[in-house]
Amino acid sequence: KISYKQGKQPHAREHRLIFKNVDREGYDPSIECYLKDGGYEQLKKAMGMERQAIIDDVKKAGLRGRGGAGFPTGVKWGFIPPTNTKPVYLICNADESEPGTFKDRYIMHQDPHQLVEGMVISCFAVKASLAYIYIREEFPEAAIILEKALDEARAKGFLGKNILGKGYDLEIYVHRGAGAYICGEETGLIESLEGKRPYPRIKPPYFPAALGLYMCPTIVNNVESLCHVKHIIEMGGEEYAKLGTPNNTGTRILCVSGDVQKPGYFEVQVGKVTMGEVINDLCGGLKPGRKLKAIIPGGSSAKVLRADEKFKLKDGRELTIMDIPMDFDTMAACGSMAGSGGVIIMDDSRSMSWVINNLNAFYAHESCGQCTPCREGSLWMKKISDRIVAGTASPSDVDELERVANNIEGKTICAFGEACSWPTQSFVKKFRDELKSGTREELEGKVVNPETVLA
Ligand code: L3W
Ligand code: SF4
Repeated sequence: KISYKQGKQPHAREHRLIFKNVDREGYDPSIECYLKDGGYEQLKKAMGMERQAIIDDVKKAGLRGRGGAGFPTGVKWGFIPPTNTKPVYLICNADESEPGTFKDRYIMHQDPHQLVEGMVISCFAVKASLAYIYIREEFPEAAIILEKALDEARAKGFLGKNILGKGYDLEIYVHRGAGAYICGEETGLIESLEGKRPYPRIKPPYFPAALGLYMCPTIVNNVESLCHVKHIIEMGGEEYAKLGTPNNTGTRILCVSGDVQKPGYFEVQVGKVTMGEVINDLCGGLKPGRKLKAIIPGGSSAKVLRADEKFKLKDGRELTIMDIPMDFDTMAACGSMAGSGGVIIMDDSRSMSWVINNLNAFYAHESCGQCTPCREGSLWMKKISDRIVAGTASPSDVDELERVANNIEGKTICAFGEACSWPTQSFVKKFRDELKSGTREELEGKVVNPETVLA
């Protein structure tokens, strides 16, 4: 039995499209509730449109993928070869595993039909007649809720044979993963769905949109991205693009965790709130008496930003960390990424040695092991940072940590190589003195027992 807080009011700075029904008083995940609220009307509208017009609208809307890479969704759809004669598949990536990210599960728990409607419209647009929701094993309740939503949609004629009497057939299946982060990487996911070990495929040259599931064109989109499609149909691409900022359009859900008074999820217009507003307005500020130390702005794979950094951008802007607008392009220009929207705030009570050790442990555990730099390097980094945390490392270990990370980045099959090396590189670069201050020589005379450091 799922229970969640209903009646929690969104913050005044929020602009809710996707999360409109999340925590809404009296709203439940049933199709009756969804239909009362105008549910499946956009599917009816979309099925009266030309397929290409839907794709064009998604392009005009400027929707960028909400799973991490921020790749334009309409452009991805357009990569299906025009001469294709094979079946086309659509996969909803519901393997939400990026540390710090917790938005998709609220959509699936509280408003599953929004996802189903978004998927049916998207499948219609790209001519898919079979789709999967690949959901992480750790979301068993969401899988049950989605199954029920699919049954309800089927019973009402929004899914299955001859949808809305328009001669279009589509089936959607929920497929549960078995608990591996790498299954969120689209080609690892596809391998897993095919029943194999989830070893990511090399890309380029072949991207899933051309050769994906069973070597057929396959569109893989994140849960939140697919939900946006419904709102683009409702508003029209051009109107949707007025939300947010140029090239960073629409809304997105930020998941804020860590050392703030009120962590949580907030749907905002992309680029319309700054990091300072996220911390001070949306989250009620830092904890009493604490100072900001560092922020990971877009899920744990993003590079860390130091509280006292100044960012000089090519367009002439000079920003402090608090001035950074929460959009894809500015975050990239500041040397990190907006990623999956997971913002992790760390105050001056946090040990950076502990943080990097925690991240290293995660990536060492989750590496699929297919390529040597990642398999060996991620574990090597964990072992070094274990020593730093325990106070048994030598100062050269900190440089070694950076060297190992540099030998992973750019040398692996999938982006996991960057995901595990970027945090390490950035923590060493920005907190080198602190990491070194926890090493054996530095601690000599200060501590007798390494466990004192851990405490
Ligand atoms: C056809 C081309 N398709 C690119 C497609 C590609 C993919 C999308 C983005 O994700 C991010 C990382 C972390 N022809 C194409 C093309 N595509 N060029 O566009 O591709 P890409 O390669 O930029 O990124 P990616 O490998 O798909 C890397 C994030 O993923 N991550 C963790 C994510 C976690 C979650 C979560 O918990 N919700 O998503 C880990 O690395 O941010 O930036 O579809 O096929 N020429
Ligand atoms: Fe596997 Fe890591 Fe290589 Fe990706 S980079 S294929 S996770 S070993």
